Amino acid sequence: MSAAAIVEERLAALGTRFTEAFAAAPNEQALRAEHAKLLGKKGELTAVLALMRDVPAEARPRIGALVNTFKEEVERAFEGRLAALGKEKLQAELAGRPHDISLPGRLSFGRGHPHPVLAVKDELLAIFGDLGFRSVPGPEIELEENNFTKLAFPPDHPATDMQDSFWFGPGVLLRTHTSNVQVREMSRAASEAAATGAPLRLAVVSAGAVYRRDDDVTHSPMFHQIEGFLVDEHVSLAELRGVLSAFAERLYGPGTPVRFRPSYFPFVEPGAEVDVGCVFCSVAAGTRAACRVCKGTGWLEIAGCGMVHPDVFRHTGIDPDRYTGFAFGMGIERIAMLRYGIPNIRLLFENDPRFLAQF
Ligand code: FA5
Repeated sequence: MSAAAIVEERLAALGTRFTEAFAAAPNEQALRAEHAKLLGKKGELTAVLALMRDVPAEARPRIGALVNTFKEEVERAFEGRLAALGKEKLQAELAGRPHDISLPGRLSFGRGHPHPVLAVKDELLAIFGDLGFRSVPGPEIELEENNFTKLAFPPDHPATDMQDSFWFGPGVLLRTHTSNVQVREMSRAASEAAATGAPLRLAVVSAGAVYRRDDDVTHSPMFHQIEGFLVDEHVSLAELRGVLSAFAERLYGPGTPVRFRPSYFPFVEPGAEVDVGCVFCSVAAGTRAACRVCKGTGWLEIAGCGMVHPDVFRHTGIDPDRYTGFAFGMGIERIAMLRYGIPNIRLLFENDPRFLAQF
C-alpha cells in the first residue's frame, strides 16, 4: 500500500473515531480532552502527519488538502458539540429546581465592627458619661496658646519644641494632648457664667486624636487620648480619687486598686500619675514576679492627673479663689494594648484584617 493510501486510510479511521468520541463526551471538560487527544501536539493527527514524509511529491497537494479538510471538519464538529453541551446545561438548569433568591449568598464578606481603639474610646466615654461627665469634641489643629501657653507651659518647655510637636507655622500646631479642651471649655464656661451670673460648674470629657514626634513600640506619631475635668466650688483630691477609682472598677472589675504617684505637669498642682493594680498577675497566684506586662511591679500606669493649676483658671477667666477643679488624661491605645495584650502600637494602625478580625 502506498504511503498516500496509508495516510488516507488513517484519516478516515480517525474521522470515525472522533465523530463518535465527540458525540459521547458528556461535558465540556471531556470534549476538550478528546479534542486535545486528536489535535494536540502529541495527538493522533500529529502521528499521522509524520507519515507525510513518505508521500511522493506529486501526491502531497491532494493529501495536504485532505488533511486541511479533516482539520476543518474536526473544528466544526468540536464547536457544534460545545454549543450543544452548553445548551444542554442551560436546559438542565432551567428545568431543575428554580433558584431560591431568599437563600443567603454563598460569598461572605463578613460584617465590619468598630476598630479596637474606637471601641475602647466609646467604652471610656460611656463610663465617664455614667459618672456625670458630658462629652465634648475638640479640634486637632490648635493654637499654641490653647495647647501650651494657657496651660502654663513655660516657653522653653521641651514639649513646645519643634522636635516634639508638629507645627503648621508660628502659633499653630497639631495638638499634642487633649488638654486643649480644658482651656476651651473653661474659657467658654467663664464667659457664660459672667453673662448669666450663674455659678460655674463643669464636668467634661473629651476624646480624640493627638500628635507627637514619637515612634516606637508603645508610642506612635498619632494616637488618642481621653481628657476629663471637673470644676466647681470645694472640689478636692478626694473627688479625683473617687472618680478614678470608680472608673478603674468599671473598666477592670470590682476591687481594682488605684494609686497616685506624685508627678509634674505644668497645668496641675499637685500632679500625679495614676496606676491601677495589674490585671494580668496577682500576688495570691504567685505570678507577679514573672509578669511581663507590669514588669513584676504589680501596677500599670494609665493616666496623668492633678488639681487644676490656679494659673490655668486665671488664663481662662475663672476665679481661682472661688473655684477648684481636677483634671486627668490618658492614652486610649495604652488602655487597649493592656486590655488585649497587644505588644506593638503599630499593629493598631496597620489595618491588617488578620489582626483586626481578632476583636
Ligand atoms: C499628657 O498628655 C497630659 N495632658 C495628661 C494630663 C491631663 C495630666 C490632665 C494631668 C491632667 P502624657 O504626656 O503623660 O500626659 O500623656 C498621657 C498618656 O498618653 C501617656 O500615659 C500615654 O499612655 C499616652 N501617650 C503619650 N505619648 C504617646 C504616643 N506617642 N503614642 C501613644 N500613646 C502615647
